[in-house]
Amino acid sequence: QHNPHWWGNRNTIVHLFEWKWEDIAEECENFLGPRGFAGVQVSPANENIVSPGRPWWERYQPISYKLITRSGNEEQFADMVRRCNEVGVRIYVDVLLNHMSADFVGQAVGTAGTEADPAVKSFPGVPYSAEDFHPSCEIYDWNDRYQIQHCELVGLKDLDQSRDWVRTKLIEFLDHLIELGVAGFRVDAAKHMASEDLEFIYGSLSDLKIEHGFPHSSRPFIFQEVIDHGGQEVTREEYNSLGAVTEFRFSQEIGNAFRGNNALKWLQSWGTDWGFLSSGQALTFVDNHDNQRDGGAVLTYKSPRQYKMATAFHLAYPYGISRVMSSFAFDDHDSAPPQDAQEELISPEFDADGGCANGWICEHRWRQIYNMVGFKNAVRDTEISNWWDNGDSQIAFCRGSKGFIAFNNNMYNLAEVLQTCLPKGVYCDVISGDLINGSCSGKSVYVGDDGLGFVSIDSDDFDGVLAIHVDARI
Ligand code: LAG
Ligand code: CA
Repeated sequence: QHNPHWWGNRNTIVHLFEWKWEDIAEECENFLGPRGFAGVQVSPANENIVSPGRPWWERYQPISYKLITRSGNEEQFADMVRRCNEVGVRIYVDVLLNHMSADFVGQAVGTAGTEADPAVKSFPGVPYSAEDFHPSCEIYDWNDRYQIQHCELVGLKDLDQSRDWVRTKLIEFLDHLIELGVAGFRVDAAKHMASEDLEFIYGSLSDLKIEHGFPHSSRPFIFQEVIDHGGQEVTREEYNSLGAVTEFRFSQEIGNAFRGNNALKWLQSWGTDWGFLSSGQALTFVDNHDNQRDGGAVLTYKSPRQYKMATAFHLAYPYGISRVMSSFAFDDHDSAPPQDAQEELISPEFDADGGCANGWICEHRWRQIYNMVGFKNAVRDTEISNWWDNGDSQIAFCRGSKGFIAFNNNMYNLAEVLQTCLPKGVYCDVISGDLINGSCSGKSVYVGDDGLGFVSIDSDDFDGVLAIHVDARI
């Protein structure tokens, strides 16, 4: 179940973290569709515990499978899926199959008003009772398979997916979402479930719906969250035959490189040579909603110059199933998403340039990022060629005869005549500007009969990338 069922030449997913369904529907119509995004990963859609202060992570504590959360209700969810599919943008839902809510001080109530008693593993909204869960224990040894898969991840009540009843309820939940027109799922905490159980569950799901525009016999796309940096007991290889797997090593290494800890010339061998999964099995990202909060090498919107360069490389290099993060501003791990005095999520507001204003970061609306989504569409199905580097952190390469990109992560200027592989013409650099009504608001590159073009990226340029492609020819 590795096929994401993209429409046309599209091939980038965006994670609209904590967005409301109505806002996503509008974003599909007004921005994502027109800009060529292939799909959206949405926040968990099922009822979660209401936690004081409303941290984002309350959504990782299920109370039932009713489709009522702060993002909206079932009707709004269904409307979003329909409208996004209509403009060729697929919806993938973040699903929690591993666990339910953790213990709660006081009466646990969900976002649909359902009560539960996590302390005795009672979730009447499903219903689940104690026998549907593994006996309580703590994960303290990450090399002990039993603990990883049977004990409680940060205290979350651990479901027993080998039980018929649990399987039935999980399959019903996922089938309900398929019925509403989704294209697939991000499976949270997959490593904490036995792959045999997941295989049974995925294999039991219905096909995607023809009435929502999917070809006959399409299987739901599955991408599983398995954090595998190597050296642990449970590995990504146990899951990658069932569906794609999040490639955390990609995130780590791309952060390292663009933070300057690794010369960019080494990226020539990017991909499986770096110990990554094969391209069609790897869900790739610069940062995700968890590791953007962890610090370390991972790049986030907080280091915008490096972040845009890493994202440009991510989307230019032919490797992986790409996902772009779209965040809200946060100070610490527990920061709540933008909300009003009634603790309702607030809708993003846009400034004159189309960027987000009120607490939403909307990386996907940064020109350097959405234009690289367009680049990736333009170069789809081409190979990489004509790698060039300066022996350090200035690099460039072609994608067939469709696109060319150059990076400068050195402290001195790049000014070179390089092979762009493009047909003779004048091209607009989609990083420093946009092509609007035939005129380019950024740098232009003149490509001659021989494909050569003069490329310059000064070390003090606003961005350290230059990208041209056949769909942005002046
Ligand atoms: C995931 N993937 O495997 C999610 O990507 C990740 O965001 C989830 O953790 C985790 N697994 C469980 O679905 C998040 C937060 C945690 C939070 C947890 C449950 O990163 O911080 O735990 O969701 O809401 C919080 C507290 C813990 C506490 C726990 C239970 O931070 O201290 O033990 O709630 O009360
Ligand atoms: Ca488990």
